[in-house]
Parts: sequence; C-alpha cells; structure tokens
Amino acid sequence: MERTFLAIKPDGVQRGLVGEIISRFETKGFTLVGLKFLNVSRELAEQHYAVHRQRPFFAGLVEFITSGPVVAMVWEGDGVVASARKIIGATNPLTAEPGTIRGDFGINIGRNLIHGSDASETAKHEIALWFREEELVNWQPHITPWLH
Ligand code: 3AN
Repeated sequence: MERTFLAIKPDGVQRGLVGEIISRFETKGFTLVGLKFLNVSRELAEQHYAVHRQRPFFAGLVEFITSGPVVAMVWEGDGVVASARKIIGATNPLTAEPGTIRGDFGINIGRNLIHGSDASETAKHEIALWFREEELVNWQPHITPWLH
C-alpha cells in the first residue's frame, strides 16, 4: 500500500490549524500510520531540504522549519502521494485553488503550512529520514471493504 510523508510546518501549528489539516486527510479516507510532534534539528532540516541546497531560499527555509514544533505524519492509501499533493494545493498559496489547504489558509510562499512528498520514491526517503520503522503502525481500519 502506498505511503506519503506529510509535515505540518511551524506556521500551521502556531495558527492552530493542526486539527483542520489532519481532518482533510482523515475525512478523505486515508489511513494514519505515523504521527509525532517534534522540534526539528538543523541536521534533519538540512537533510530534508537537501535538494534545495543551492536555492536562494534554502537558509530561510531551514531557519523557518526549525523555528517551532512540527507535526510529522505518515499516511497510507491508494494513490495517497498524488492525492495528498492535490489536497495541499500549489506551492504558492496565492495561486493555490480554494478548497486546498494552502488555497484556503495561506498567502505566503515561505509560510505554506504543510509539506507533502512529491513522488513515491521521495516519500520512501522522507519516511525513513523522519521515522524509525517501529514508530509506524501497521493496521487496517475496520470499515466495510466497499468503502475503499
Ligand atoms: P512544495 O512544498 O510545494 O513541494 P517545493 O518542493 O518546490 O514546494 O519547495 C519546498 C519549500 O520551499 C516550499 N514548501 C516553500 O516553503 C519553500 N519555497 C519554495 N519556493 C520558494 C520561494 N520562491 N521563496 C521562499 N520559499 C520557497
């Protein structure tokens, strides 16, 4: 079953949007398999954003993600990587569609509330970076099978 890594960034936590954001994935029907609330170390932040190392906003990005606690999550379900990206919306909240998390709650590209893996391979890498295997819960919700 496909998994993705999502992280509610410090702005999402500070604005009291944790419940609202988690609801979007829960009510869609995806399954939560990992969840933790943590202060991100500089080392983890730099590893997580390693692909952006050469970009002008890299230092600010690391500064921001380490500035306050973050909710790190792993969600599971068919097509969850691409679907979560749709639920999150475009990188720039000003152009993100209404109905998406960024479209509904954000206005600043540097404060765009939530991170979501951009591909299945990236998701595997990010999950391994943020979670130990024993922190992930292998379970199936007890719901009627036709719902999924
Ligand atoms: P996404 O999070 O939508 O996958 P990426 O991977 O292009 O977007 O960028 C990673 C993060 O870098 C974004 N979530 C955003 O916080 C930040 N970022 C991207 N572009 C800019 C920019 N032009 N100025 C400031 N921050 C940016």
